[in-house]
Amino acid sequence: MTHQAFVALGANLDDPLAQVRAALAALPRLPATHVVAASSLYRTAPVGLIGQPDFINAVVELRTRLDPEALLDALFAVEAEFGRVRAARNGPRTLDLDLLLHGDAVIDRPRLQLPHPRLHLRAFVVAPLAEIAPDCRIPGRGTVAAWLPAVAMQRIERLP
Ligand code: PH2
Ligand code: MG
Ligand code: MG
Repeated sequence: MTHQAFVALGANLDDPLAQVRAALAALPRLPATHVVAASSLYRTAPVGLIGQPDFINAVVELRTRLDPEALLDALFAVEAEFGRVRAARNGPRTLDLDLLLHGDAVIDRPRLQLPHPRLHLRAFVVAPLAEIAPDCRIPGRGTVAAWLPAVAMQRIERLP
């Protein structure tokens, strides 16, 4: 049994463009998982904590045999490999890998919420996700593309 999953990549420290590119190159090594598609890279205004550097963001589509918890563990392992130190919530980071969607799973546990509770409100997720999967349904919230107008005021630039 395989599942479609989407993961957001973000970085804003230590050459974030290189961090996200290197993470995209590392994701094919996730166990029991294939990378199906990757969005363009985007330069985005920081959301949450202001006064930190712009982020580089992207989204990938995966096909995986891992259940949500196992995929989360595998993503945390990649973050650790990239030297991620868990400091300020919403603060600057070398690499953040957020599990956005895992099939139609709806999970509300302290460690893992699916769908990601804020994904539909953030241009840095909605725009790259709409690039690769506009018709994808967010459980309880309709399609990805339907959320583009809601985030249109947030600064985001697709990189060539
Ligand atoms: N991640 C956050 C908080 N704010 N802002 C942007 N633009 N991109 C991010 O990836 C991001 C953020 C928490 O993980
Ligand atoms: Mg995040
Ligand atoms: Mg995270």
